[in-house]
Formats: sequence, C-alpha cells, structure tokens
Amino acid sequence: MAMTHWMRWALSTPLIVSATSLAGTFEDVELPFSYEFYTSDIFSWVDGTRHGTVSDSAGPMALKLKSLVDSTRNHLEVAIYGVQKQQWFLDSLLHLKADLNVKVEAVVDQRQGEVDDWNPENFDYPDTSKLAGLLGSGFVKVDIDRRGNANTNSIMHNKFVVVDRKKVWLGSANISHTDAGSEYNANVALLVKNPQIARVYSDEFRQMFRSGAFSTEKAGRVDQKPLRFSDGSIVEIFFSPQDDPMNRAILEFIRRAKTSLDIAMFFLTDPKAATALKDAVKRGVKVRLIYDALGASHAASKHSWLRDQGVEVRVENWGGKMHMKAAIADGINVLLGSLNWSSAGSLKNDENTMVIRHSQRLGDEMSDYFSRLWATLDRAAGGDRRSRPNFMRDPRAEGIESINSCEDGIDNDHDGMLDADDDGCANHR
Ligand SMILES: [Ca+2]
Ligand SMILES: [Ca+2]
Repeated sequence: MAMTHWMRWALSTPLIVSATSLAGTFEDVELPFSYEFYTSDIFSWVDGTRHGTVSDSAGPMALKLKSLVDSTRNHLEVAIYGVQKQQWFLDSLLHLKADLNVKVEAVVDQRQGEVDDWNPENFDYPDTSKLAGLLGSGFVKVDIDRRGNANTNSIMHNKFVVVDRKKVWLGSANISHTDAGSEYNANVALLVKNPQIARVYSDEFRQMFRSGAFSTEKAGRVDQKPLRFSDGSIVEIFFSPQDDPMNRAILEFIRRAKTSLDIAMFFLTDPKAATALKDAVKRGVKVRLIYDALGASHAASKHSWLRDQGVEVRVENWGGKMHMKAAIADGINVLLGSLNWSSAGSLKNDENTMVIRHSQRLGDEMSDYFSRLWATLDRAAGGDRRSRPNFMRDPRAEGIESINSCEDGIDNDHDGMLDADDDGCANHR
C-alpha cells in the first residue's frame, strides 16, 4: 500500500502531539462530580402494598424536589412539560415569589395546534394554566414560535429546574401525581450540585424564556467540550434538537458499550437506535430492555424487532408507566434525561440528555434500580403462569394482566375508556 501524505505525517509526528490534543478534548473541572440520584418507588404498587386510585400525594421524590425548590434565594428557572395536580409545587412557587421575593420563571408545553393562551383545554397537563394565574402570565412562556404560531410538530418536553444558577434537577419525572408525586410511574431524577452544569441548563432556559426560541429556532452552544471532573467522571449535555442527541449522545453511547447495555425506555421507535442495538448484540454486548406497555402498543415500536435480533426485552405489566429514558453501559456509563428514543424527540422537541461516563457510583445506583425493576418482570416474562394466569408477553397498558391498571383511575392506554369500562378490564370483576 502506498504511503499517503497523512500516514507519513502521522508516523513522523511525536506522540506528545496526540497526548496534547487528547487533553484538549475535555474541559477539566477541579471538583468531584457532585450529585444526588433519586428513583421512583413503584415497588409498593407492584407488590400490592399500595393499590387503587392514584391520589395526589407528595412522595419521597416530590419532597426532595420541594426542598430543592424551597431552597431558592434569588432565581428559580423551571422548564417543565406541564403540571398535573401536585398542589405542593404551586404552593412552593407562590411562597417563593410572594413571601421571599424570589424571581420565578417557567417555560411549559402548550398542546399542539392551539394557541389560545392560558385556556386549560390547551394543555395536556390540565393544571399547567394555574402557573400563569399564580406567577403572572409574563413569568410563564409557552412553546410558540417567533411568529406566534404553535409548534405543531414539537413539544417542550423538558423536566428541569435550575436553582440560583448553582444546582439543576433533571430526569424523566413530570410534575404530576403519577410521576414525581405518587411514584406510580418508573422515573429517575438527578440533582446536580455544580454551577458550571447549572449554568448550561440556565442558558438553555434563557433561550426559551427570554429569546422565545423553541425547537429548531434555538442556537447551539459554541463550546461543548465534555466536562472532566476530579473524580474521573466525564459529563456531556445535549439539548434537542440543536445538539443532535440521537447521533451524538444515544448512538455514540450504544456504540461505545463493550459488554453490557441495560435500557429503560418509554418509547423506542427510532430505526437508527434500533440498528445500533442490533449491532451491539452482534459484537457480543448483552443488551436488555425494560419497555413500557403503551410504547409497545405503538405501531412504530422497535421492541419486537429487537427481540428477534437477540435483545432481551421485557414489557412491563405495572399499572404505572415505564417512563424512564435511560441506559447504563458496562456498569459505569449512564445516559438519562427527558428524551425518548424517537426521531421527533431528537429532531424537533425541546429536550435534554445527560451522559455521565466513568462514574462507578452512579453506574451502581442506576444498575441497582434497573435490576429491581427487571426482577418484577420475571413472572411476566414467562416464569410462573399459575400465579399470573393472565400472562402475556406484551401486556396491555390497561388490562387485567397489568397490576392495578383497572383500578387506578387512569386511562392508561389513552383510548378514552377508564378502568372497568376499558375493554382490557372487561373480565375484571
Ligand atoms: Ca386504568
Ligand atoms: Ca383506557
């Protein structure tokens, strides 16, 4: 083979050059990566300790978020899909604003295709409009484009809260009774106590809130080097759509996996993600997926195809949702955020994704939660059919085979029929 100019250059260039350029690929932070990790306790629902209608409680995850929100001294920035029940949240915001003179600002999703501001019917989450009543409409912005039109193809799907530009809460949990409140759905949340990361989220918030730039109108960050912390953790942040998270976060994360890949997902429809998972199986990576039953009912879902490719897939049979959008690779690399593995989420929605590499502690915490969730699906996966006579490989989101789904007061499969009236619950009594 003829030696190209580039090969000659590479061979004649001292090693120090590549070492220097490698160091330049990170921004070093002289602090350990400081965080707290929270998971939803769905297990008491799954084992029957809790059952029946999902009420508007404030469980441990909600109380952690409340104590964070209540600690704000100057400025609270809230980017949330919406509010459903969870009066404690509205009360906390009002207290901050009215009693403590804290600046409280929010961006929320508006139901697609309707621009009539602050009509409760325009929000998927019905209590979102109370925010504007509480804070004043100038303090709450909806995701309309610069010409004032609704972003009909995208949603403001973030769930993050920035406190004084010093701390940020992020993850998959909405401010709703089923997510943060009663922990009926499986979610994870990460409280990052680092101003550098908080500022990145705050800047993203400001693009939406101050500039009124949503979806494809947002600009990318100029400097996006991964942050390398003193404990060895490497953190990268990706916002949708400007940071191309499907290619740069998700596919990259899958391709780097060497031995194991555990995924917990609400919706997985993106063909590129599915192909990357197939390739991972081919090169010997053990790939497991805990998947949501509603996600599994979607025509574009890739879970059946992934099963055929050798991915171990378990569709949940909980009344609540598998609402996480998270993955663990090789036990020490973690991906989480608001982004489902779908094309729309990556290319259109306002979303955030965080990748934390080389964190044994977070890897262990996430793996522990994944393992506990996985174990609840042992019987659903085909083990003990006598104790679960209604066993199905792909349980319906609302049906006798999904624990408590016929008694929870929730239209789990979004078909307009609730509990006993739902076809899936016809033989319930
Ligand atoms: Ca139900
Ligand atoms: Ca239903």
